[in-house]
Amino acid sequence: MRNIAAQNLRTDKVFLDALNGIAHERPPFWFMRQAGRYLPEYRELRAQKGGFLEMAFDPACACEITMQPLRRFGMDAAILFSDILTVPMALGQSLEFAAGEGPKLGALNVGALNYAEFSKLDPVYEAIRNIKTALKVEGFNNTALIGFAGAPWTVATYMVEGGSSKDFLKTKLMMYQRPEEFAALMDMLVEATATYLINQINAGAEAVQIFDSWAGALDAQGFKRWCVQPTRKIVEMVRAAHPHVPIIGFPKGAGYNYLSYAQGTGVSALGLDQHVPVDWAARALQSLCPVQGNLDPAILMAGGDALVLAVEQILSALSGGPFVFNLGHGIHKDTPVEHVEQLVKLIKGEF
Ligand code: 1CP
Repeated sequence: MRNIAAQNLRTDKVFLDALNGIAHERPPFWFMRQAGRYLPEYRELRAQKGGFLEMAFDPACACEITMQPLRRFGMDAAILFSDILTVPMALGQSLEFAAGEGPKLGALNVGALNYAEFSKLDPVYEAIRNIKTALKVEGFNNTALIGFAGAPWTVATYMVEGGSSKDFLKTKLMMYQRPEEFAALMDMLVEATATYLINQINAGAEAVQIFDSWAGALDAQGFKRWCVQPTRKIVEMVRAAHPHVPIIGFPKGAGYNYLSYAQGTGVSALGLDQHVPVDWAARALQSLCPVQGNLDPAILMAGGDALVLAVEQILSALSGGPFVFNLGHGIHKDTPVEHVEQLVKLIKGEF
């Protein structure tokens, strides 16, 4: 196992230990989108603040929202409250979040993207510093802080489509019909993303996650070229600056390609979506690096016996090796808080 040499690097943070290849009897846990709309205290703050970006770029507010789920559930890792679309914004593409409608990005002009306003991201780094202080002050001494960015492919889809998409056709047409322009966009995103992650680590992030939420939309060739290769470059750049900070790669929907992703990118750990069979993951993936995942968020929303059964299956398949319990994708906004409480008890074996 790649990180087995780190066995003697056991720390007071079980989440970091797991990413360094150490298996724990009770796996560490956090949940994608653990801060957000399923929490009444988040909705209350959002109603006061008005908008998502206003909250994400207000360091005190981003810190408060990051802390909210920890106070309720005591996750082993906090994740910075921000978004993957801050990078296109900092490169000069306009971004808005209309209430209930998702992101809207302005027209894309690849040639006009630039770093002149990259300092727009400074409040994110300030939020990280605030969160580190808050973790100490509130006594979360064993909780690690995760920074993150979108992978170039996933971020490019939002930039080209102008928002969310189901078929990513505009992006794919650009990829095949204007390959040089698409490559220029992807190169810029590789550089900007690596810089952004390095800056987050400089500010205090102890691990980072690269979200490639739409990796599953690429064909096998495209996956190698536009998911694996760019991610590998980012990993190399981040490692050159911070050799010991774990990097989690989350190529959602990659299926069998999880294997080539693990081998080709050099990430420290793999975030698994709920479509990955856990017994295969234990054999084929966990033997290469630590894994994280992969409860279907719909099962968390449903709760009850289905939740108990699914958690048991995941724990029994993956707890034998280095493992971080998580969902296969973000918590759905209509998830009852009591179900999250029940999930935490199940992970801790308190049922
Ligand atoms: O209150 C609101 O309406 C805002 C909803 C919201 C939230 C809570 C958005 C808008 N972003 C976020 C926070 C966020 N986004 C985090 C915070 C940390 C956490 O608690 O996990 C993270 C890590 C993200 C990352 C993100 N943003 C991804 C990758 C992960 C994933 O979910 O696949 C993506 C694809 C986005 C884009 C995005 N941001 C927000 C929306 C509505 C969308 C579009 C999603 C889509 O296209 O389906």
